[in-house]
Amino acid sequence: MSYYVTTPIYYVNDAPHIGHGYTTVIGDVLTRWHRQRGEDVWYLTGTDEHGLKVLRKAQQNGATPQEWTDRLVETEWKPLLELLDIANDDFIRTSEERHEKSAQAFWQDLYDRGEVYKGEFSGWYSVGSEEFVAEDDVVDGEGDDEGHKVSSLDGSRVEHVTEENYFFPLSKYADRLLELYETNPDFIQPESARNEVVSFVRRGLKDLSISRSTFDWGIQVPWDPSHVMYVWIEALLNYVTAAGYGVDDERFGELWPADVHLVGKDIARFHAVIWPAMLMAAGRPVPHRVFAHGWLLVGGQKMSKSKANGIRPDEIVEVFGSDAYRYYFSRALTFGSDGSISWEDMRARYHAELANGFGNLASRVAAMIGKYFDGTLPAAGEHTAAEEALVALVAEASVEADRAIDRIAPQDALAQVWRIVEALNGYLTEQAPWQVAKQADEAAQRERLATILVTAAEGLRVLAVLLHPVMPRATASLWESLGAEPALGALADQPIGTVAQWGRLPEGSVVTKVPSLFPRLEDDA
Ligand code: ME8
Repeated sequence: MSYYVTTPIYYVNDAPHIGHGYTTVIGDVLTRWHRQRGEDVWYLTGTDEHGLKVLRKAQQNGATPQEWTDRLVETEWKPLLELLDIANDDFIRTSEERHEKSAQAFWQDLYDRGEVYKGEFSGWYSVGSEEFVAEDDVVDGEGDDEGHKVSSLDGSRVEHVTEENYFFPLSKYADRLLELYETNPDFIQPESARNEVVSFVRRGLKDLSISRSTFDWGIQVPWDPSHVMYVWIEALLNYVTAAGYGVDDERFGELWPADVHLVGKDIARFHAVIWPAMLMAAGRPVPHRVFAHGWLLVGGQKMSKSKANGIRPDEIVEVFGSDAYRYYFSRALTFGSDGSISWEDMRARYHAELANGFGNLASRVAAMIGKYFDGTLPAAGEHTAAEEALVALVAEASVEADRAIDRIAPQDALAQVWRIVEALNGYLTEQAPWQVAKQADEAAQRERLATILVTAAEGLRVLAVLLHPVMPRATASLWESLGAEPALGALADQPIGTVAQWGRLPEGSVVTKVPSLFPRLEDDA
């Protein structure tokens, strides 16, 4: 089974911030989880390089747009993927030739099918959001430079343009779109995004101006080189370009339609209205699902590139490490809703959940196996009610975590995994192996001690497997310490589906000290 997942392609007008990191990390967690389900995953991310926003930023910096995007992609955007341990399969840049080819093929097809017409556009355009803005949504701007107008939707400045352009007959797709949302209730999620999109389409759609002729930083319209494609109508096509549209039909047939487009809610409409309409017009299948997540808020305000509240991902990684970064953004926010983030919260979760909750558990168990069994995993004896309860909880929590991933609710998946962390900690406190070790009857004592520590080690095995998609580094260390690889193979290949089968770590496994998975933070010392 294949699973094709995408992030938005990000504008390279500036360096990435944690909003971009957010979508990309969640996409990576899904990718790694689905891979451990044994699926054939294709994870695509990349950069959106055309349009006025990028062009003007390049000009302000005295560079050509190609020079500018080349530089930023290499020095800022690709390094972000490394910083966050992103296991993407492809990185698409819209200034690449493969994209030009596919986008032109797609446009030519629309044109040949009579799905493009020429008309005059007169109205407002926001460069900040690269979007046409309806007259009703334009208001007077505030500030010194008198007379300027802004979009009431996001406060970005608008410009009046009158141009002869090509148009896409979006209006005629309203009914088919409503039918799509009706028959595929999961097409656009969560519910809040779905409701907004449905009511937007119900109000009626206007045809869309899809080309520009006043600048040339874009892909030429194939039948009329005096026009370049409107950046959105070109950017959305990245998802089919990367799947081989118009170039490799076999591959395209295998990958398309995408299983899920992850997007921020700002661009849900483009993905859930314009994009499926374009695909319908071209006689192609629409994606299975568009999932719109909420805003990261810092100090109650939306994080953005233009505001000073844009925290750089590397600042966070420097303090907490990439695993904790990935954990925090997967756990602390509800994917699909707005959520506030703060250094205090990151710090608190790092201590409570990672260092004290998970990390400490792992090092205690390994240390006790070292102390009582010289680091060689013994054979477990009979299970008592305590072990049975734990095994049952692990089975249930791992199934629930897997379901949460289907819902794209990483926060719920992690909450389920943390039920296991807590149950294991509780189990050790109750069974108190250090007390058992003091009992007089040596044979009985050894057997009980073995049962407890093997049970705990099995619990750690389960945690390593389930947490690997979120924290690839710490779990790899743990896997190594459990001595699991010789018998079970590489951690990344461990199937989620059978994770709860008990007793997989064989007797005789060599268990070594767990290095500090979540070290003390520097300024706590
Ligand atoms: O919109 N909170 O690119 P972009 C959460 N090029 N996520 C955020 C965020 C925040 N405060 N700020 C940004 C574009 N994001 C187009 C997309 S796709 C064919 C073209 C994330 O650089 C979120 O995923 O403005 C949002 O959708 C994306 O960055 C916007 O990135």
